[in-house]
Amino acid sequence: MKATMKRIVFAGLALAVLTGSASAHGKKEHGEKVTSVPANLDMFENEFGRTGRPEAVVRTIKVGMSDAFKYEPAIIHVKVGETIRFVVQNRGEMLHEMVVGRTEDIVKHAILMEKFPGMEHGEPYMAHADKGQTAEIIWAFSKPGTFEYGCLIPGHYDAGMKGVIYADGGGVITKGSVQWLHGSTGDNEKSDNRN
Ligand SMILES: [Cu+2]
Repeated sequence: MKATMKRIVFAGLALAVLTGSASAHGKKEHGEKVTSVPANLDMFENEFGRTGRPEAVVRTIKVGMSDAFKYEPAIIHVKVGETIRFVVQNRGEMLHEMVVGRTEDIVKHAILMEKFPGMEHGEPYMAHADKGQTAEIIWAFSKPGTFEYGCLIPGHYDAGMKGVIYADGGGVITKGSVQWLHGSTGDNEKSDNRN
């Protein structure tokens, strides 16, 4: 008699344990998630942002380029997450361009252009404009940082044809890298400058 009682109690405990573990497992199954990325977006992404979609443009910034190897403006402020349309206007006689990037990328690229002056290049973060021409860059500043833009036509960058872009969003702004900007003007909050 005693042995039978023990067996019944044991069976009840075993059932409780099984039920408990079954419900715990049930919760866990919902952790999985399937993510899909639309194929037509984010075609190009790098350390300083990604290809901007025209419909995402929040601001148009006109950037003038002159034969004095200057950009107007030479300082641009953007917010992280903004997609900007740069309208690059050549106000001089020579070919000029605007190439956006980190300082190290720009410098590397400038050296390459010195070696191969006729080098064709086209990326979503660059635009060139001949005399009287206007070109466009649509770029999404998805990452914070201090970036540059420069003209990599041989000799132009070294002559001072460069500007700085502050993509604000908690990124580190290294003041030392923009010391050459003393005397530059042109805050671009008002998007349109007509010089
Ligand atoms: Cu130039």
